[in-house]
Amino acid sequence: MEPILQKAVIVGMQLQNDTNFAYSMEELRNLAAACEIEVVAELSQKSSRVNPSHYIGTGKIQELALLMEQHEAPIVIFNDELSPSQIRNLESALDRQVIDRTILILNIFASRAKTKEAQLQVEVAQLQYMLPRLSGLRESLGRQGGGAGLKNRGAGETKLELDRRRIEERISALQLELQTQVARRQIQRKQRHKNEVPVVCLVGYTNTGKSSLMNTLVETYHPGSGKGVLAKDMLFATLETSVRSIVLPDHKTFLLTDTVGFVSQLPHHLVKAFRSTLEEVTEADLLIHVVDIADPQHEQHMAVTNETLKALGADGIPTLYAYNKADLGEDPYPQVEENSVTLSAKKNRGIAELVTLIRSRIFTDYVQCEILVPFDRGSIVSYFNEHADVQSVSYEEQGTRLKLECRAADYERFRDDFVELPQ
Ligand SMILES: Nc1nc2c(ncn2[C@@H]2O[C@H](COP(=O)(O)OP(=O)(O)OP(=O)(O)O)[C@@H](O)[C@H]2O)c(=O)[nH]1
Ligand SMILES: [Mg+2]
Repeated sequence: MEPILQKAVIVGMQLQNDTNFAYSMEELRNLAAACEIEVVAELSQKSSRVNPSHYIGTGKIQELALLMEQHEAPIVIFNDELSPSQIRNLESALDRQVIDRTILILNIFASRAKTKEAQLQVEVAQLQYMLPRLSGLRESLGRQGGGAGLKNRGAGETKLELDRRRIEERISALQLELQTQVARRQIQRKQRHKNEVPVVCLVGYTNTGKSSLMNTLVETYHPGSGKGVLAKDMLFATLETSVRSIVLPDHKTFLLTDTVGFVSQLPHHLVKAFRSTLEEVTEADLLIHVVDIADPQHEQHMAVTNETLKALGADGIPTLYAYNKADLGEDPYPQVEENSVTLSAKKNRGIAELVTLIRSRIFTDYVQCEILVPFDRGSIVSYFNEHADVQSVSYEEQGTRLKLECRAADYERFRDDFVELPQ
């Protein structure tokens, strides 16, 4: 059975020089759809600035009210974050539910968050968004109840103070809980660092195919391992970072991290809330910026992603570009350039080319050598068989002779236990 969709009118303000307007309204429709809201009409206004009291010009309000009535839409969604007083004024002028872009995104995040940490982060962001808007809520409730006298108003304010304090306390408690979660993940991350396995992080705009690319890589190098992550045609399918270890056929290993997608005008409470999740990004050795080249807006998406990376302090990390969904275009692919590959995660094409580029960037501390391992150090041979690219093995009188390429760190670790042979 199809879910019953709520109907809404969307409203946007096209400011001067905003060339991205039509797309951003389209994106708002998608955000609404993700909240099971059907957009039945659209109203836009061109202006040089937003109206501080009602966001749109007061002349437009009448038009909006009419539109909502015609389409029997109980909800209006603004393509921006509204101030507490704008929400209040609009609700009283329209007598309808007024929501904004931020609430939609917060709702989507709330319904998708699965790990404890993501749930805590979303709740903090929601409460922080609510806090300054409490009085509006209270006033509109008061209005519905009809003429509140002076005495009542006092009671209302005390209640408001109480609510505010309760929310503030809840935020502090959640943040405390979050700290323990974050600390735990930091320990895991440090552990990984100690192992010196390079970390490669998938970043990019939402719905570009980061999780699909992760799944294709996992399936290519670990077929049938069942370690896939959710990939789906919806905004913000991924809210949690997940890490998978990729072991290449020559035993060179890296960790691959999938992250939450970025979007334009990501509410700043959410950016703050998700900063800890995105710490993984700032500590990566290499970023793979996944781009949906089939999307006509991909250049804007790249700009938003780059801005977000800069805000996180991750703009200095070496980056490769994976121009994904090339199967939807006409151009032949894969095409490899110095820092990029056109590919298709879905059709599993261009993946080997991407991995070649990844290899050239992260496996820089390897040494090629030929060694003789005494028989009583047999465990080293099995270690290298598992963790190095062993190219030849022969058995001699003094021990096992290996020709191999291994991590410089491993070479150093065992160098007292074997004899290095001239190559
Ligand atoms: N045609 C085509 N579709 C693809 C390709 N890669 C991914 N998709 C589709 O794009 C949609 C989004 O894929 P995801 O992997 O969930 O994207 P994501 O970047 O992880 O999205 P978020 O987690 O929401 O940020 C899914 O419907 C995928 O099937 C591709 O190479 N070609
Ligand atoms: Mg994803």
